[in-house]
Amino acid sequence: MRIALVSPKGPLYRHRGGIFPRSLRYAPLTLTTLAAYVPPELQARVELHDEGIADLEPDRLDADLVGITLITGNAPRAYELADRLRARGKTVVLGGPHPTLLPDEAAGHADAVVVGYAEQTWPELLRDFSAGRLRRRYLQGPDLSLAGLPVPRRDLLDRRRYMTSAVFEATRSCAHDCEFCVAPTAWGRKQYQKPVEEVVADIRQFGARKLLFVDLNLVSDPRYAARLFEALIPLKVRWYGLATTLIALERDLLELAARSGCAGLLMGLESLCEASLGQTRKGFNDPERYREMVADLHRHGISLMGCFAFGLDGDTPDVFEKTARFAIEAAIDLPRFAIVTPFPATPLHRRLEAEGRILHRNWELYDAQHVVFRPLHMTPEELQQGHERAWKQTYSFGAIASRLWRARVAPQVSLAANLGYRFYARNLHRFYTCDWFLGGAEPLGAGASVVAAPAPSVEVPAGVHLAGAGEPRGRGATCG
Ligand code: B12
Ligand code: SF4
Repeated sequence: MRIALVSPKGPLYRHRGGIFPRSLRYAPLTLTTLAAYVPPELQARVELHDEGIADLEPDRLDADLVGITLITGNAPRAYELADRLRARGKTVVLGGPHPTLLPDEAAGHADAVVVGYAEQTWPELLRDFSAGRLRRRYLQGPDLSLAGLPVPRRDLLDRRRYMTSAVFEATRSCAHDCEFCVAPTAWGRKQYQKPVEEVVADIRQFGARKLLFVDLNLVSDPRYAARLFEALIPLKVRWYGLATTLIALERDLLELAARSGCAGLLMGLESLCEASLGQTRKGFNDPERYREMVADLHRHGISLMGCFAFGLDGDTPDVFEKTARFAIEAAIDLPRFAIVTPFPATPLHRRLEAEGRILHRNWELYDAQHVVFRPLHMTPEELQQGHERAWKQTYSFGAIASRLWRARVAPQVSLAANLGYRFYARNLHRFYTCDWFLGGAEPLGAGASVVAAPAPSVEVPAGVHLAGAGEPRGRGATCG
């Protein structure tokens, strides 16, 4: 059996003209993970295609079964590939966040759809296919376990094409319930955890000294996080990952993270406005403590990629200037700005839909860089343009110097990353266009203009980190 696994390009992550040059790209874990689960008895030949590296020519693909992973922003490209492959008689399986959120939509372009995590269902599906009894849908079971799984087949990707292949994960899902996060809707709030010794064995076997964890929230379960950090200490690695601001409240955990080699964290600060944070169910973020937290991280030698989201219901037109000024004054190493995106099926999408505020459903623009809904206290154009201004303000030479002078953590790395971000901040329109799209989708949705977002050097999707348990305030409360 010949199996091809494909990660389609999107406007940001693509081979030509995208914003992820080799120096910012890291090897995709989804494809290598799925490759590892192919049952050995099928004796399948497996090939991986990452369209961030090279475009896939569907008319030339030679495989019996093609598995495509998709997020919302690259769903149109994935569907286009799927339709063309199916027209050639190939069997196409779709899986990943977007088919998990909208399985019925995905089913229109696939022979089978895998909903949720696929540790059990993907091997089952392949055995069914081999026996000629493929089902239309495979659902993640309640008894999912991440123990005893084979390690990702990182050997199947050409390492030279990536900044790093040292990409790992210890956990899946997150215990929080942020209104606009995909994770609780797609995968539920129970966190799945790999046994710590298996994570460590994977890192040792790979021989990584510097690595990335792509876990949604490494500190979702502080006890597990503590065990993991403890076990990392003897490895003497430097690692980057994602966490919530709650790590700063747990002094011992922060201390342990630093001792385990934590060099940088991505955190969703989201907003300086308590009302907005409460409404998005991220009330545990305390803007009053942000400055102190940044200083604390710096004292521990940890850089911060601090992510803010614009367009929350408390935001007024002065939010951009205020937030950018704050990011500079607080000495955030790498500030990052996203536009709130109501990903399909999330509570945020449902609420905005009920309020008649969704502007369109062109999934290509659901990427945290475009306005796809009507904000409450400004126009879509003001939101789009304000977001761009914030990037420029934060990455002026003066602002970079001011932030880095006070942060003083890994100055060389930070400077390089900041100069990269500055380049993108000043070339947003150049990098973000949808004109490459073969299917000829509308490049702009109603009220949306084209703006690009710099890619993180550590990694990470804006909007990933939005957690909270605050009391929603009255709709319309502002921090203006
Ligand atoms: C790594 C990552 C990236 C990398 C991806 C490239 C790379 N080299 O890895 C980079 C930094 C480029 C990136 C960028 C973006 N990302 Co991103 N990213 C992630 C992240 C953190 C990890 C994904 C991962 O590797 N997981 C580990 C693997 C093993 O798990 P998995 O992918 O979920 O796969 C499992 C199942 O889903 C399933 N499965 C998945 N695909 C398939 C396919 C088949 C055929 C089958 C059978 C099963 C299957 O099986 C796997 C095993 O169980 C996730 C969050 C997360 N932790 O899930 C966000 C996430 C996928 N990203 C997201 C977003 C929004 C973005 C950006 C739009 C953000 C931005 N504005 O920059 C961009 C878009 C880039 C683009 N494509 O154009 C969202 C997607 C939401 C959505 N509905 O679209 C996520 C879910 C984060 C979130 N909570 O919102 N991202
Ligand atoms: S945004 Fe972050 S903290 Fe909130 S639910 Fe998603 S992963 Fe968890």
